[in-house]
Amino acid sequence: MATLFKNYIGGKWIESSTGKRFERRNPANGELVAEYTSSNAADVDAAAQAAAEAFKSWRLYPAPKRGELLYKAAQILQDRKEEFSREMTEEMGKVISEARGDVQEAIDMTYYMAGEGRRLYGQTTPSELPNKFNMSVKKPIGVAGIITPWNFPMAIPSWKITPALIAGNTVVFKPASFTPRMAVRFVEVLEEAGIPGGVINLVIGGGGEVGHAVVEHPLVDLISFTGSTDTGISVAERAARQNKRCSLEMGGKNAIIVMDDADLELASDGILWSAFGTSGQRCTAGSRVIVHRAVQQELVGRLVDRAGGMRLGNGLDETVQIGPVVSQGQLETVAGYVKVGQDEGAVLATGGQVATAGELSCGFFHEPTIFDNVRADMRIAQEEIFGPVTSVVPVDSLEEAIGVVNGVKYGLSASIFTQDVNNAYRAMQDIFTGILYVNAGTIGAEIHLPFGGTKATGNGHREAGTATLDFYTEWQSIYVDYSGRLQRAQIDNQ
Ligand code: UN1
Repeated sequence: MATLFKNYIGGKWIESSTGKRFERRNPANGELVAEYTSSNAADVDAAAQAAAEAFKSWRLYPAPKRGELLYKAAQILQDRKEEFSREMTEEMGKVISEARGDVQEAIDMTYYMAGEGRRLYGQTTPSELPNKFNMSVKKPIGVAGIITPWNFPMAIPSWKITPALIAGNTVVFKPASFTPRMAVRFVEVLEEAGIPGGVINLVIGGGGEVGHAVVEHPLVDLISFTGSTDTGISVAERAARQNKRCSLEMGGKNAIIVMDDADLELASDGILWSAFGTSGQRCTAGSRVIVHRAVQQELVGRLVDRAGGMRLGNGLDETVQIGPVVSQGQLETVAGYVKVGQDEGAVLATGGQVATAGELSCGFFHEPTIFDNVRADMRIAQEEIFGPVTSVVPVDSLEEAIGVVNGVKYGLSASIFTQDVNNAYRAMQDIFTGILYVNAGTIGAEIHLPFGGTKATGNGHREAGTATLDFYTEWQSIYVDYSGRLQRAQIDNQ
């Protein structure tokens, strides 16, 4: 019997009134991992009511004190890092070293936001009138509806929940149904750290039932969503009808430029890590390699040699480099794109098969796959695949490379490998992505810088860094007139 995990509403762990449950199996071997309560709109309503009630006192609890609770939470996360990492690998398949990185990202974020409790800076500025004081302060907004994906099951919830909480908001949290266990763990940690009941509420279930209800609930004031572009746009449309603030983090089609002067060994390291880390299931995954023709053959040769030797398997084995993809559906999507690439006439340089040797046949494994001589307008070079597939697009110049990087609907992450400082600065100037790396791959953003993308990747907001606090707060401008008489701005001082 697998453990049953429940919702957390108003400070209590409770099963949904639907009485329905669903299970999650290990994508590496099909073993039962856990059972979850399957919720509906009534559970979301209870969570939103609890969050709205808790907001009344949480917003007045001093921010440095909120920070102390988050500081405790970060310490608990740190103590339980190994246990959570193993559970994460079992539930969604990423290799254990990357699961540790995911938990570490949550630890980093939670400490960082704990510190913000003593900052949350506003502004003071002179008044245009005498004996008058002007300032602006950041105020919490209310109940934050948080909808997270399965690929970073602890890091992404932490990016959203900790800034929401430090700013004084309360939360209704709907995690991806592939990875509710990490959500349960994160909420358990917040509870143990002393976050009061009702401040954080967890509702487990599907997007159609629970996600929809979170977006539509009138007591939920703002929505932060990470997931696919199609779903994100529908979330934004529904949020807009109630004039809710909405932050979207969606797809990517991230490119790595390799110039003819690049260190090809370093570039190969960066490409393999970005393309096949997390089995390519990152929005930041390096899914295009834009290579100068002068070094195409040598680079592709190196990549093919090394990709062919990468070890697939259960991510709990420390020697495994590529774990399974998250589900049968995802595996089919990846296989479908491999077929699209072949039909489009790209050269399959390595991989291309669902991996079924031995124990791999019990899980959702796909070989690391590289397409060569891909044209920039092919579907495999335009659409997000979210699997271990990358496409090599040859070009003749930096200018052409930058055009290819920018020539997709997304704008999350990009990178350039070059030894020429002029090339690097040209790329920094002319590439329109939210994140840009020089001499590193496209993955591995740190939590204290803004994270997010342009065009179809986002809707203008940023997560992480202090930038995320702009989303979770509303500015209030305050004018204090101590002159003892009516002073009319724009009139009496002219
Ligand atoms: C994601 O893929 O949704 O920069 C997030 C990175 C990680 C976060 C990825 N720190 O790849």
